[in-house]
Amino acid sequence: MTVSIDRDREVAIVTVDNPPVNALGQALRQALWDAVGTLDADATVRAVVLICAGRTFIAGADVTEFGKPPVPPHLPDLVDRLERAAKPWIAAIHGSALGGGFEVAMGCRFRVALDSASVGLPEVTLGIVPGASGTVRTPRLAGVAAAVELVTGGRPVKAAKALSLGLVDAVVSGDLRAEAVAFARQTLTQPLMQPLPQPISARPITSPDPAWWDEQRQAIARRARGEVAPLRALDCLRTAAEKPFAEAMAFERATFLDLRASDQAAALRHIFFAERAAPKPAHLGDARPKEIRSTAVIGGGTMGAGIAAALLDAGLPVVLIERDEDAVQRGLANLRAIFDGAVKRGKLTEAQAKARLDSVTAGSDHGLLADTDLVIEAVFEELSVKRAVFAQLGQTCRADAILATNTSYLDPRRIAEGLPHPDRFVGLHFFSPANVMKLLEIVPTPTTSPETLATGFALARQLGKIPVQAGICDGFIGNRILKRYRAEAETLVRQGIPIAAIDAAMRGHGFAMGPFEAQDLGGLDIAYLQREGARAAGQDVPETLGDILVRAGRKGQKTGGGWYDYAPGDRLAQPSQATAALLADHISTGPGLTAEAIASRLTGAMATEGKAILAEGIAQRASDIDLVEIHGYGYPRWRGGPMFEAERKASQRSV
Ligand code: 3H9
Repeated sequence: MTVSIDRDREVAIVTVDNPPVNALGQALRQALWDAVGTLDADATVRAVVLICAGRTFIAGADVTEFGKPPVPPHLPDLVDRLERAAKPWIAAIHGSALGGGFEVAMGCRFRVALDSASVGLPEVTLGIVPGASGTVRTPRLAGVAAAVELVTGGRPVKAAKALSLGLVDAVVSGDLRAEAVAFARQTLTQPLMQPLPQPISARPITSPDPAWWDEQRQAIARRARGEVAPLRALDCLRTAAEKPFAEAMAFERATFLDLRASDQAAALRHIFFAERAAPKPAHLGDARPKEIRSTAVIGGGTMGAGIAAALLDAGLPVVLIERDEDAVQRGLANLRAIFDGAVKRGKLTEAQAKARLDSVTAGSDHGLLADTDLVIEAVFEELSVKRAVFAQLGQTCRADAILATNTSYLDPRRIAEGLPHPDRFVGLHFFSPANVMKLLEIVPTPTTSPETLATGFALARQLGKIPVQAGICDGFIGNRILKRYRAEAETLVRQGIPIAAIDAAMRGHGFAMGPFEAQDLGGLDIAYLQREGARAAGQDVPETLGDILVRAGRKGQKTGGGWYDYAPGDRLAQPSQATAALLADHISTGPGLTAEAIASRLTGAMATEGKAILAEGIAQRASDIDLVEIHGYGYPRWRGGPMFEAERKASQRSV
């Protein structure tokens, strides 16, 4: 870590160089603290530019320090010292000024940002609140409404928006250092005509009325679904708006320290680091990915169209192959529907949607694949159908084209049997809707080359997905745990726990839906057909309660009923007499369970399956399993995933 000071005549330039992201560890805080003293004492310095080396401005407090006791100088004191410095400091922002980084920038008298930069206060995404005046200075700088959005949502804003909100004073392009020095010089000439702006802590603030705060609280509580930090951040912001600066700072600090030690913050830190570790598995070594410039998807159904959309969103051209002209048109219609939806929701402009569709070549002729770098198969989940596709791909594609299957249950080794150059074959398991869901399970076979595996990981990066490597077993990581989860939920039903109580308990745990509601939405027949397939192949698959319902025609919402009943055109789940009658012989009466006990049983079953998956080497790390559950199956992020929760519970029991 270095903090260096150099000079452009009367302007001092303080450069922070603390790779990778200039996080504010103790040594950096101390060095900045000392720099203020040095420059205050230097009578030849009239203004100071604070700039960073490397890819970004200060990206926040050093998250790795959060498990340890805070060591001075504390960040709020450093921000305060910057604000009281005898000379005006100007933050020169490139990359991201986040969390503590933006708080340091708010300690400066001015903020100049490069046009590509972002600023924000993402602390709630780590289960904490800004702890160095973010909740107290931001509303004084940008107004209460903007501060509430920025702090409780945690989403950074781009430079242009930051300027319009008053978060930065100028947006520049080109040479940031030169621009910031020029800005500093300009401010030095101004005091003759116009005084420097007040330090942010001294600026006035007006609180909206109590009804406004109540509305914000309700809206945030609805979004947060059990996550505490956004609501605690709102408390801090309200205190900032209603109480004197010092009192609000004390309240923010106490809230920050309380949350920093919380289970939710520990869980969110765990996921923060897990997400950064997942794309870089050590065993890839120096295997170099192949460059992917052209792609193809075989199959234009829901999954295939979603995968094609994900590729197009990443700027890759796509060849979409279907078996005949009608199917080609259906595939294109599926793709169009995805982009139309994105335009309606304001995610894409008409022009962007059109550009994506213009990058698609669709047809039934495999000759279109002759020069494609990557082909992803997403046809019907049946071995013979998939094998026929790969037999054809083996003949039509370049020998070095990467060939991937999107199977979710079948054995990729069997799909690839007989394929020439099987080293370029890999499983890439997307989750539906594939253009939205972040998870990508990457499933190598014993013949997959390191280069092909590395290409899978590089593709995930290109698509903005979280890659997790999975070994071969029934359901890989995610669907294998899902099976266990559903089986445990059925066990509870057999023990007399009401279906609705189980779903409510899982919603209470932070899931958007319980296991039975989710099956009704997706359709019970999908898993049923898999079980029937396995039974037909001679496997001993015990009858499930879901089988009984499907055989009675209850496949979920699409048939007007599954575990629940649904009125026509209505998605509201109603307890079902018909289901109760069908299952009556399989349900015993037993003692009830609290919602907490139900959730603990189900998440515990997931963790038990996860441990088996780890022991068998199907997953590389426990944290990968947590990522699969969070990004593929709606496990609440702030719980850290089933493996983290189980580990945390075990360690809390042992103290
Ligand atoms: C805070 O500031 C609290 C204060 O309000 C109050 C305090 C009193 N600390 O993401 P990348 C590592 S809370 C430590 O792949 P990118 C990361 O683990 C903080 N390490 O890069 C990775 O390490 P490795 C609020 C950090 O270019 C490497 O840097 N701030 C931190 O794709 C590269 O990371 C945030 O939440 C950190 N704060 O994206 C910002 N940040 O190479 C979090 C990153 O060993 N950071 N690392 O795997 C980010 O959002 C992104 O890192 C950023 C760059 C956008 C900056």
